[in-house]
Amino acid sequence: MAKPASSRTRKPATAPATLPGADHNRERPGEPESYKASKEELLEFYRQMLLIRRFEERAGQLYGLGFIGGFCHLYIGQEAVAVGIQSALTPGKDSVITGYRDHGHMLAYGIDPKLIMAELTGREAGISRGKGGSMHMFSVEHKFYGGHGIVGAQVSLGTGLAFGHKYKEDGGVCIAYFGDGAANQGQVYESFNMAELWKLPIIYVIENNGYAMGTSVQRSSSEGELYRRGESFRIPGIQVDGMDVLAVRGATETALEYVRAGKGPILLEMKTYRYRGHSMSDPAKYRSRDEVQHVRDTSDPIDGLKKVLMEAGVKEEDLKSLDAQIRKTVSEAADFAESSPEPDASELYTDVLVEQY
Ligand SMILES: Cc1ncc(C[n+]2csc(CCOP(=O)(O)OP(=O)(O)O)c2C)c(N)n1
Ligand SMILES: [Mg+2]
Repeated sequence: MAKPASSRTRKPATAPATLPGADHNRERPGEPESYKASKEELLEFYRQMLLIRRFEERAGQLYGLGFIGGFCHLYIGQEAVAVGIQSALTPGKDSVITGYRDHGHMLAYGIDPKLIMAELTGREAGISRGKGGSMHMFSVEHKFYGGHGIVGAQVSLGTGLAFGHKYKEDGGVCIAYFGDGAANQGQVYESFNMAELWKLPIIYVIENNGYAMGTSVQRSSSEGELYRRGESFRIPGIQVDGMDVLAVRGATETALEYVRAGKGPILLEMKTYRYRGHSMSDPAKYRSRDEVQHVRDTSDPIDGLKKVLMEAGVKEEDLKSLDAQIRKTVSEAADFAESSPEPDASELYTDVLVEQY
């Protein structure tokens, strides 16, 4: 039987015209290097990652005790991503947007853990006045635009934030975080197309933790190397060890330099892992305990940095006292949240959008 002619191999009669605005000679970013941190910076990265871990452990307990209702997605295991990226940003200039797994991102901004815990427990003192909960935290002051429960929505919204940076010429870059599951959504690719055509200042960060709820990347993605997902839009991508805070920081610097130079968007795939279930109500039957234990034993971001700190001459007892301080901060946040009042019933009628557009 004759082979069908492949339309891919057939040459067009005339060369295709170059799309207006499209840059067909896209420059590639340089090879990122691991960040060379001072001892003080290493300690600060360690403190922030441990704060996220202890905070999330406590949030899990409070959920179990019934203090937190609704959804609650913990960030345990992924700490190096938010801490490494956030440390490279310029506060008040760059913007951030993410999905529902957002507590760690807020903590990495240095936002008071009391306000975050109060939000988780639905208290008036919470950062969204107790009305947003785990998935809907905001801090416009920090240019942190949420906290979104609709998978992938933050990618298009973040592209809009990047458009705002370019339009206002404020020099800012938007960091839009999303998961491996969200990476299969259509709106992601519509956003990529616009961002590249308009050379928007945005870093798309895929937090590839291996699973979307109970579905692994292997089962859901025909191209599992997610850093390549921007290629057909000419958006370069870099795959990063998201369990190594210094690798994350180094790659972010490379990406920021590239985007700030006006070269357009870039994609960072952070290879990471979540130790806990998708949310607090996930029995996690889709993977073995051994799998989780293996990652904890071989690539934990906090243990990894601890080794670097010890090599830099930091003593074990200093790290222990840091842990004690962090536990105290987290306990104070939990006490504050538990003893704070809930919003008044009249708050049901505030912050409700009633205008027509
Ligand atoms: C549009 C939409 N579809 C489905 C859901 C249900 N849902 C919530 S989280 C999730 C998985 C997303 O996984 P991933 O993007 O990998 O993020 P991760 O939870 O691993 O951080 C799904 C399907 C949703 N919230 N929104
Ligand atoms: Mg995921």
